[in-house]
Amino acid sequence: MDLGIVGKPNVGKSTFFSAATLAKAEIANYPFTTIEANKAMGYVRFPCPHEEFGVQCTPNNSLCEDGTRLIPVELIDVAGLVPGAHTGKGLGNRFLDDLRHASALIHIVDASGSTDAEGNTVKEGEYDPLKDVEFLKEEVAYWVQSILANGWEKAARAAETTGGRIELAIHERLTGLGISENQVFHAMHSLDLSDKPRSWTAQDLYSVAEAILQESKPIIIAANKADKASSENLKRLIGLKDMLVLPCCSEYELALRRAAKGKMIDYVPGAGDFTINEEAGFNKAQEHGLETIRAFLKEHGSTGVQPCIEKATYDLLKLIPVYPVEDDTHLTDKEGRVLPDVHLLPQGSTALDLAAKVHTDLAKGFIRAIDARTKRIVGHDHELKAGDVIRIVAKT
Ligand SMILES: Nc1nc2c(ncn2[C@@H]2O[C@H](COP(=O)(O)OP(=O)(O)O)[C@@H](O)[C@H]2O)c(=O)[nH]1
Ligand SMILES: [Mg+2]
Repeated sequence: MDLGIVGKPNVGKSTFFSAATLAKAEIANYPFTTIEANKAMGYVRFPCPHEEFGVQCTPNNSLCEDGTRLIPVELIDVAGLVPGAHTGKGLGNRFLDDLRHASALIHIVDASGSTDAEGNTVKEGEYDPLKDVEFLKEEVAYWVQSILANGWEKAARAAETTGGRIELAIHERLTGLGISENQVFHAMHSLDLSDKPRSWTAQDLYSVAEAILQESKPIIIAANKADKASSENLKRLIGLKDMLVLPCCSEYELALRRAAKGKMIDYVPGAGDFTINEEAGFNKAQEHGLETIRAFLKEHGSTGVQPCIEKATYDLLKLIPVYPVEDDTHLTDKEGRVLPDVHLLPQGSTALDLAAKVHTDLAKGFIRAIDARTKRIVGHDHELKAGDVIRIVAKT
């Protein structure tokens, strides 16, 4: 489950990415830290159950900070898209590869209107940031459409003559994009196309691409550079129908995380305030800068960076954190670590799904599960809730 950071050049993608992936405590002991230049771990927060259970946790695949579990999510800083990029202006394969890994997209928009359609700097407010919202959706949809359209006749005829489902043929054409059969079926259900796929027009295929993307790559808009944006533009962006939009200032988030890492300030990402450490020794200009940031936090509640990642994870992807343990009394694993791991699972996941996530053998030998909170024994089809602590009992 990765989050792709997308947008045209110069809107602040890399700043957002650097800020979101800069952790106070090194995330070095994660089992999956080796990541390419444009991939790194950010995290989402969730209350750690250790306080409620009155134990001290020893996290393994995550971190615990003052009772808050930091659960890793991978972020991808996707190459900048410009209008017409799908017609093949260089970064095609890399873009599609990133898109395959992304389960949701964080679309960074320059809400201050100081970058034009191609990403060149213009006077503040000169470019209408709302245009970018449509441009990106269109650009990605054209991309997917062109994959569908390439040899469509033949594929459609094959499906028609063998009586095969067209959804399966579509899924096959899009295998490189990390889209599930279910998502294709669901998307196609919302369309009203003729039952002769061979006759589908380019426009029809565009609708197919659009519907599939809506289903499989949901988007949250980070209205970035909100520090320089007019309140009117922010309002227009936030008011967009059917879009999740958060005002955001990546530059401030990066400054705050750097200062916190250097122990100059106390700041928890996502928080609405911070405190300056006495010994930090900021000069007047730096102090002024920090007060400007504080005013922004006060107005918007946070810099918006951390909330973007959390909304993408919890609201767009509808994932819930679940803690598997081997011993439901001590909440330990085999090695005696307390509440070691937390997994993000889709809402509606069952005890068996959790077992499969931990290890295929655990799913194969599944006997029952125990809810560590209630001590209730539950079956394989028991639906999990966010924050559940679950022991899986399996044949070995
Ligand atoms: N005022 C302001 N500038 C920002 C913000 N985020 C990024 N920038 C600036 O925008 C420019 C482009 O940022 P960058 O992250 O390289 O954009 P990318 O091309 O989308 O990766 C840089 O000069 C950043 O310092 C922000 O939140 N506010
Ligand atoms: Mg960049």
